[in-house]
Amino acid sequence: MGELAYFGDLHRAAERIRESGLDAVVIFHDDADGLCAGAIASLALDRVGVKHRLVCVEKLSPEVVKLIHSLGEALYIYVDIGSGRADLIAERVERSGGEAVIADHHDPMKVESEKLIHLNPELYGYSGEIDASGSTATYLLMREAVDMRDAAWMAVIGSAEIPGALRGLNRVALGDAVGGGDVEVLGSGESEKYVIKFLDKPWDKSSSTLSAIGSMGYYEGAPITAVENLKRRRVPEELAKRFEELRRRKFAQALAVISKKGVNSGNYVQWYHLGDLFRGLGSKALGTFTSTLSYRKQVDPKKYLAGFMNFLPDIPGLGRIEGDWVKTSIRAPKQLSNQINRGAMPPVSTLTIKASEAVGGSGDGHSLAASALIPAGRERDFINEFEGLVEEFRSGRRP
Ligand SMILES: [Mn+2]
Repeated sequence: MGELAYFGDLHRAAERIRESGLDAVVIFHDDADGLCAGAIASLALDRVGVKHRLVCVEKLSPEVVKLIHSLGEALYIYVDIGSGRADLIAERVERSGGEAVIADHHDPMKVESEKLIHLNPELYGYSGEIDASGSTATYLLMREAVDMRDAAWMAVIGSAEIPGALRGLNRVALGDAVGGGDVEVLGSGESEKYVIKFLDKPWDKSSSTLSAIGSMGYYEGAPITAVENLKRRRVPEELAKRFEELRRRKFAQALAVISKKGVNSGNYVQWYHLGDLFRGLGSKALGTFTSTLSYRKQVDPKKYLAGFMNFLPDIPGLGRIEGDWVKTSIRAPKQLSNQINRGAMPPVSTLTIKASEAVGGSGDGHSLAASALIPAGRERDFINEFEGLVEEFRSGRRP
């Protein structure tokens, strides 16, 4: 399938959105790309007169998808999130009613369902890591429903998470933003910069501001505030400053605790537990903190580093998910990273996914960084599984 099929499907999906007669639920990711995608979708729905509510999520798990779809008969529009769990979404709409549209660029799961339109550019031959952000995928969909040229600048900000000059579909959104007079391109080739003219800010700067708001202010409803601001062509810098200050304070406290108590250490894994210390911050804070810690002297550069924190099982504005959970983030410090890149040690993602599944949780990630939700109280079992998997790999039975 190629370009023509993609644009044809976008058009058909836009028609469904305009004509379904259902109220909508917009589900969006908590990073800058997700907030921009959420704002583009919300603005478009306002314009076509579709009543909707906004739900920001950090991560999709079966429990989260179940809670979202407890809203029943509605048009569920997933933006910058959803592709990886298209199976769960399709299953839910078939069971609890309504329909779903996914406009996302993360690795897609292929699902056949009458009730689901899955508009991931990767399914049409584009690359989600190079050609399209989630906000671009959302913009291309919504501009088929209504005039959205004055929203193209948000797709440019959302695309900042993809390194280098904008290409592929992101460049289509850029063209609209430049044509509408909202964005100016400075420089050329790989050193191109994109300035949001009415904000007087480069695209990547606004992207960092929005990411800080979404992840740090998650439990305070900050993503919704950010979306409302974006729809009025504002990026709320003051909100970002407040959350960055909070993060600095919490990170300093966590570092003080770890410097005093040290990290626990096994043969291949070292770990620490923050309990409720990061309570109130979005759970992405744990990943950022664990990355920072992996460079410090308190940490063995040859062992996997796992951080744990108690997970607040709430989706703001929606309710409580089932179960008691702990979030874990795992990073590979420098020396271990080199070994993983050489294939001498197993990737963090494989270990995290398998160890979390073994204890009744679920995880995902990349070769040097991953995260998971596991049932509270299973932290030691998780570490033991993790150690066992590394042991297996070392003895030649690769996991
Ligand atoms: Mn994205």
